[in-house]
Parts: sequence; C-alpha cells; structure tokens
Amino acid sequence: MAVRIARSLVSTGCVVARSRHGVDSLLYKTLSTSVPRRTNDFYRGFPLTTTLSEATTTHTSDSLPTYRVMDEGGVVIDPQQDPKLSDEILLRMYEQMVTLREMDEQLYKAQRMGLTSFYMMCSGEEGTHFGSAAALSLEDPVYAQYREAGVLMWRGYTLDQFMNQCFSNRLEEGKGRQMPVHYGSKECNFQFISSSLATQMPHAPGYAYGLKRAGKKNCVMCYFGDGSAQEGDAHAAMNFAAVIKAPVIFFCRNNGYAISTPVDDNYAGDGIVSRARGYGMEGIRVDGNDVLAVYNVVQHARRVAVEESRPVLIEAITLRMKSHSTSDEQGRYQDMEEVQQWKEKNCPVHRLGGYLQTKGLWEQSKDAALKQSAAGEVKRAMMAARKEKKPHLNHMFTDVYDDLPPRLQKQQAEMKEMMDKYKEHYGPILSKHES
Ligand SMILES: Cc1ncc(C[n+]2csc(CCOP(=O)(O)OP(=O)(O)O)c2C)c(N)n1
Repeated sequence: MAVRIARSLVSTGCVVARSRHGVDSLLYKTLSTSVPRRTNDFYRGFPLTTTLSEATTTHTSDSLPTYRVMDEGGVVIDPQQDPKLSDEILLRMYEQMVTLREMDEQLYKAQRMGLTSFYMMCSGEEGTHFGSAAALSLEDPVYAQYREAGVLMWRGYTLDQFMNQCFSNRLEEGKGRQMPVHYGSKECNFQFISSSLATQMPHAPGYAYGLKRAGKKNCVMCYFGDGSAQEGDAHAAMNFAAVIKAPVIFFCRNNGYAISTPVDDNYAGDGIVSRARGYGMEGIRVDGNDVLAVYNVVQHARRVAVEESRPVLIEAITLRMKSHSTSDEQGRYQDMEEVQQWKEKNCPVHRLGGYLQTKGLWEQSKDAALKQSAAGEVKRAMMAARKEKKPHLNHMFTDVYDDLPPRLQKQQAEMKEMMDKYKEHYGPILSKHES
C-alpha cells in the first residue's frame, strides 16, 4: 500500500524531490524553524504615519513597463541589451521556430481531417518558448501548462516523439492514456502535462525546495497562462514559494485570453506581474514576442533563483495567433482584423529573422527552403506515427497498481468478454492495437 501511495504521489509530482534526492520535504515542518518571527515589534517593522493617504494603497497604479530588446523589425534598440548569443544558438532558435510553426499547422489540419482527436496550437508564442528554454539548463526541471511545445523541442524532444504522442500510438510514453499535446519526458526533464489548470503550480515550488535542500544549483521553471493565474493553486504556489524561498521561476504567458475570456474579464489589476509585490518576490514584465528580451529576463531570474534562492515572477506579453484548441473558434470572440494586424506587426519569428538578417546570419531568400524542409520533416514524422499500432488495450489497467484490485480485474475481464462477444465490431479496431 505504501508503495502504491508513494507512486501515485510521485506521478502527481508532489514528492518528486523527496524520491529523487532523498529529501524529507514536508515543508511545513521546516517553515516553523526557518521563518524569522518579529515578536518584539507590535507593528512588525511597518513604518508609522498620521497621513491617511500614505497608508492607503490605491486600486489604480502606474503600469510596470514591458522590457524589450528588439523593435518590431528585429532591430536592437539599445546595443548594451543584446545578449550576443552565439550564431549557432540564434540559428537553432530560428530553425526550431519555423519547424514548430509547421508542426502546429500540420497537427491542426490532421485533427480537422479526423486523424487525431484534439490539438492545441501555439503559433505566436514561440518567443516565450525558445527565449526561456535557451536561458535554462537541462538540469532545471520544467513544469509546463500545455502550450509550451517549443521548450520541449529545444530540449531535444523529436518530431517523432511529438507525433507519437499526438497520434497516441504504442511508442508514446503515456501509452495512449493522455490526450494529445499532454507531453512529458524524463530525458527532457519535463513533467507530464495535466489538463486541470494550475495543477503544476504548487508542485513546482515543492520540487524547487527539494533541489535547494539537496544543494543543487538548479531552479524549477513553471509555465502558466493568464487564465490559470486566477486559480487558487496559483496563489498557493506563489505565496508558498516566496515564504519558503524556493528557487522557482513562475513564467506567465499572458496571451490575452483564457479560451474565450479576455483579460479584462479575468483580472482588474496591473496584469499578473503586479502580484509579485504582494507575495514578496521580484517581478518582471517582458515582451514575449522578443526572444532576446525573454532570454535576458529568464537568465536574470535564473540567477536570482539559484544564487539567491528567491522565486521570481515573469509576465510575458504575447499573442495566441490561433484558436485556443481545435475545440474552439477564435472568430467568435476576437476581432480577426486586429489579430491579423498583431500577427503582422509582432510575429516573434519575423522579429528574430530581422535580427539575423541585420547580423548577416540569414537571408530572407532562404526562408522558403527552410519552411519546405521543415514541412517535409513534419510530414515524414506524421506518416510514421500514423502507421504505428496503438497501445495494447490492457494499458488501461497498467502502471497504477502493483497488484490490480479485484474491481479493476473485474472490469478488465468484462472488457475482454465484450470484445469477444462483438468481435465483428471490435475486430477492425483491435487490429490497430498491439496484440
Ligand atoms: C481547473 C480547470 N478549470 C477549467 C478548465 C478549462 N480550461 C482549459 S484551458 C482554459 C483556459 C486557460 O487559459 P490560460 O491559462 O490563459 O492559458 P492559455 O490557454 O491561454 O494558454 C480553461 C478555462 C480546466 N482545464 N481546468
């Protein structure tokens, strides 16, 4: 029983730090000894005043500016802010951005053709993916939401792996038990995606605290959306992280919408970053479509998290260029003319392309060939994934319990009985599964 409970906790990410590093991370235990108590000062260090306005915080305040390095054409505004990444890294970023777009396009179409059950597009948010991923170490665990495929790609997740997962075939790590896009990879140090919003958020500081106690020089990266920021778990995670000084970066992709809910119906404050002050952590707002700015900001946040053991909240302003998922139609709630204008003005791929051209690393004339080659690679991987068998049906019952409980044994037997009884119907389906 103990083994079973431990396993299920590990699979939810709750005690991953404990299992991997042998750390007893029952956080509240250590809290009571590590937080200084200011018992000798009734006002707890807060300054006193007799002026009411001084003691009042207003509901409106100046917005925190958005940090950027490049303008909309990819020209660096202040040369001192150029991170001067190597040519190899810059070109890899560009090539992967183009590949990701192609993958997005083809997986969207595959769902529309009925080849897969579902897909979530990420075009428009590539700057947040590659800028942040390049500033992290592979040893920094990632807790993502679902729209961060580029982070996985940067970490070496192959097109074949993306396709196997989205086509739920026998080669995918989740054995077909997760919806498409719910990626995860041990090798890429990327925790499996959970559909329930903000599930990953309280896990992240827990793991980060475990890393800190184990003396690792790493931080945890936790991605989430502006919609997820309204979940109770988001509050618990950020408050906890600040109090226990966990080395975690909270990276909010503010793409303006939580499915069809615009940000104005979502929160009334100064975006998401304004909350950082409330939690007692550093906060930075960045232009999410400027991959160099994102890189600088995450590199800085990583240093704060790892060297000073403090969490940082980053809010990246970006744009979801497509619908939320294949179950959604953005034209129902977005002004498509405006979306088109934003796309043209603020495309992260074009901005990086402009930067590369100014540096003499790329020529626009090479774009068509790059796109064509990426499209070919994506198509090849998709064809291969389609041909693979689906996982064995018994995997509906494996990997949770060491010994299958009687009620599940009964269900498994019933399933087999049904399959045998209605062979003429289930036969064609079963032939596509591993036997
Ligand atoms: C707990 C929970 N509530 C509601 C949903 C339904 N839901 C799925 S995605 C989504 C919007 C999330 O928006 P955001 O966090 O901004 O991320 P984005 O999709 O914009 O990347 C909602 C409400 C869910 N999956 N889980």
